[in-house]
Amino acid sequence: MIYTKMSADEAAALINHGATISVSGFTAAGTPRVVTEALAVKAEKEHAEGRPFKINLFTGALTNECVDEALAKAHAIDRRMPFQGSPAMRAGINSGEINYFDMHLSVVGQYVRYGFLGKIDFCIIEALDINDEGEIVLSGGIGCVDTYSQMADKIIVELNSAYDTRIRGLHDIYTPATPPHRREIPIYEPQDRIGSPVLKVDPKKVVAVVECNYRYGVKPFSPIDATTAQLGRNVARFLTEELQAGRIPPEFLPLQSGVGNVSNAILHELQEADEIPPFKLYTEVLQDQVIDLIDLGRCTFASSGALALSDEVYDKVMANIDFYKQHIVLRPYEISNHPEIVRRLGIVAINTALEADIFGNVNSTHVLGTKMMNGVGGAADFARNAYISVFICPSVAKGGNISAIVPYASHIDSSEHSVMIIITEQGIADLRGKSPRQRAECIIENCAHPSYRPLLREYLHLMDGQAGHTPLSLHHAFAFHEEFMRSGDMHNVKF
Ligand code: 0RQ
Repeated sequence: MIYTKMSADEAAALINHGATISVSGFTAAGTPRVVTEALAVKAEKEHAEGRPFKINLFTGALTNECVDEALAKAHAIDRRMPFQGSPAMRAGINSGEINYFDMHLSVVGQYVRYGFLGKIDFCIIEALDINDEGEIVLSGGIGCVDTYSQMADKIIVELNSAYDTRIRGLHDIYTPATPPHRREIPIYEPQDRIGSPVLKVDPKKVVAVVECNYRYGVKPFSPIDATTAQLGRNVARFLTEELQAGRIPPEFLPLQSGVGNVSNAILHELQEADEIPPFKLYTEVLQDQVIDLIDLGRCTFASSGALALSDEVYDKVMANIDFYKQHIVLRPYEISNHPEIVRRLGIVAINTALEADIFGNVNSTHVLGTKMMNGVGGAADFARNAYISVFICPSVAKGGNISAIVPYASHIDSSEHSVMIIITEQGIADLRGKSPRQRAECIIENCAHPSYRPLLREYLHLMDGQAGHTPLSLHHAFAFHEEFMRSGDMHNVKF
């Protein structure tokens, strides 16, 4: 090997206060571990000795406890983008300590290449193999590493021996050219391969190779409960009705499904829904449930940015990797989420809302309009460009004290102009071709929890007889949220 081998501590010592670090991976899959863990220890030591130490951190999306959690706990982050989901990082963001830039994932790569986000000093890459030509076999998550590795001054490779290199061939790495030289991205079906099976980096930029051995330990999802199961059945019913009405063609269309407990439950229900023919996924993250769908022949092909699988399911995939290579491809998320391809393939996008308002605006990120949960991720990349854009959520949260259907969303990630369908466990609201007042009635009657319907109707009728296209009462738009902050239960609201 032509590269310099180092310990994680030695590699972390190369990184100075103020540096901008980027990492490979998407979710825990493909995300490095040992160098950032050592960097967190270094930061604590620097702070204890009275010196400032903070870095800027660019990731694929969610990471693992040795990146976001460790660095946030060590107070070692200044700027962070584009998506996160760790308790310590969330706390740092919401306290104002960490400057978070929440971004649509499809544009992260191009923003970095266009120079919008400044210079990147280091890219830390989890590799299963690297040769002297700088060809890297990645593991289960790609994220934005194609661009990060191209744009970073220096590369540190974590060579992880815990995973089998036979995964080589599952990846398809392709980075679009920069305007005015960009051409179409030649993906016409989810299974099309257009790039390289390996990540190619400049060997001269590789300043350290750190040998390590770790597993991702992806967290299992919450068990499917009655609410999420009903939600899943409603999604299956909606898709079946679209198929029967001829609005989805008989050969069906590729699906995209978001991340989290609710999305996992939806995929489970699609496994059971015989009325829906075998389908393809063109999505950004594959969870355990998709492997069951492939095994059962329900999903015939899945294109994704990450294999966010539990260790058990990952091992199952590796044991039969030649079979899964015919059914799965992993792409950088600039490609898995690209608006051009989402629009061309006619993707039916199903994403999760924290709350939706009666006009169809969706909040996927901010609790009570202020506190960041995770980030917009790829939800709006898909929603804005989808053939049909569906948002799902349970009709209530926190034991019923929060209505997920509110008079006005306290933050808007996908607007009424991108949201076609809202589905809760209560039912389906089809917003296509409806005016704001019609949408409001449809959402209240079909999606709101029955205990909140009278209050929402009362809100809607506050504007009866008033001029205006959208019956929005500015005075009471956030009455539900204010009531929750006051009494802890939105049911107590009075207009
Ligand atoms: O709180 O964790 O304290 O129990 O929010 O809610 O119901 O477990 O749902 O795991 O599917 O996450 C939108 C956050 C949903 C996720 C979101 C509370 C609720 C619970 C989580 P607890 P559930 P999920 C592809 C696309 C944006 C990115 C995206 C997400 C917690 O899906 O981050 O879609 N989406 N990307 O109690 C206050 C409300 C609430 C609420 C729920 N109205 N007010 N709290 N909760 N509704 C992937 C990527 O881009 C990587």
